[in-house]
Amino acid sequence: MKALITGITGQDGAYLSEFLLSKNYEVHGIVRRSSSFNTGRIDHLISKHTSDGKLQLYYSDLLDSSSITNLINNIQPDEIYNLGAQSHVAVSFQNPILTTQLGTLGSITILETIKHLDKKVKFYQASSSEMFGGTSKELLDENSLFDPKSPYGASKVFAHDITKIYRESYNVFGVNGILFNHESPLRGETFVTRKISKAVGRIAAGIQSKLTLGNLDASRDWGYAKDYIEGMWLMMQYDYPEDWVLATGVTKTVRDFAEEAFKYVNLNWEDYVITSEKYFRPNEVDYLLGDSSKAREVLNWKPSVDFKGLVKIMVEHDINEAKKDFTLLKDNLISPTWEYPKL
Ligand code: NAP
Ligand code: G4F
Repeated sequence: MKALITGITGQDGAYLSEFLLSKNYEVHGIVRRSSSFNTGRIDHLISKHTSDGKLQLYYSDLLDSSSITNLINNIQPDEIYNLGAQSHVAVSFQNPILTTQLGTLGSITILETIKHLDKKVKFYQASSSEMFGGTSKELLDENSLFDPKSPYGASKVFAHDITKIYRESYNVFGVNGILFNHESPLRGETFVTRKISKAVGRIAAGIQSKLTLGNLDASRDWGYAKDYIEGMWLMMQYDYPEDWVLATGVTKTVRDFAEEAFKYVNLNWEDYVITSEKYFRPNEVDYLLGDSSKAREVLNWKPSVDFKGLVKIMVEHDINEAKKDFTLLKDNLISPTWEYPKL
């Protein structure tokens, strides 16, 4: 089996590559050119598979439709996972046009290309719980209404709808995975869970003094990314292309996450966390809680890590990272930063 992944250098792309390679897939991935290396999450896979050709990377960009189409035509993959995005909701308010272009052009380009291929290629679209908007405290499933609150959310609604339209109009095997927040040690460092786990590790090691956050009342259904990757793949192996929700069914506030993370190192979060307007958004998704009964019953999918387990995995990882930073600091190889990240 051959898979093509956009967004292979991101959190989900890295775990998905590892997962598919373990299932003996040939994995092809799109990497965008940047002035510094952006393959840190998959470097271990690159070194392992340079000689056997099981992992092949190409410079491309979701905005370069002709390059994406050429790649699909040349590779002739069996499955395409469209994970590439400007995936930070707060940044989508600062870069709304780019976020929208990436979120919409990528999906339609791939779907158009697949439509014209003789081969039946399966397509996975990375839809998001952000599409629901989260204004009321309802349990959200595949039939819940979308009411996005950000340019990011709106672009995801377009990609979701166009996937459904190609499925119904042209019989394309287009799958929408409506994934609720999923986290891990590979999570980008400006998303709130990782920002907290990273700070806890650094505060425990004595190389950070405080943590500045935004809205502590926001509530999210947080799961473990590796569980969600398996769910993506299961959706693509099902007999029919459909929409699927993946979620834990438990929601916690940002405050709960901070409290649990600091508790892990026997510290009181209130002694370290301050809030700043800087991290509040022009519009907020207040509450997300998912109902993944369909995936649990039909795909036999279920999350293996609960909230406490997730916090433990992330904090333990970041304690070890901070210990390395502490050693480098002690040897004067890096200079202290009292808060991290700066963005
Ligand atoms: P991520 O870590 O931010 O990764 C995003 C990926 O998209 C990276 O590989 C990034 O490349 C790539 N990308 C950005 N701009 C691009 C461009 N112009 N052309 C090609 N690739 C580009 O996101 P993630 O957490 O893995 O999420 C994967 C997908 O699932 C995203 O579409 C996200 O919106 C969606 N999603 C995520 C969650 C979640 O909780 N994680 C939930 C629902 C949906 P660089 O490495 O070079 O930046
Ligand atoms: O970690 P976040 O930035 O994730 P958000 O906005 O829920 O988006 C993530 O999940 C979506 C699925 O629902 C994905 F589609 C999307 O790509 C991304 O992966 O923020 C979570 C909550 C927000 O309510 C935010 O306002 O945490 C709040 N928050 C409070 N302080 C903060 C901070 N968020 C960030 N990033 N940084 C803060 O300092």
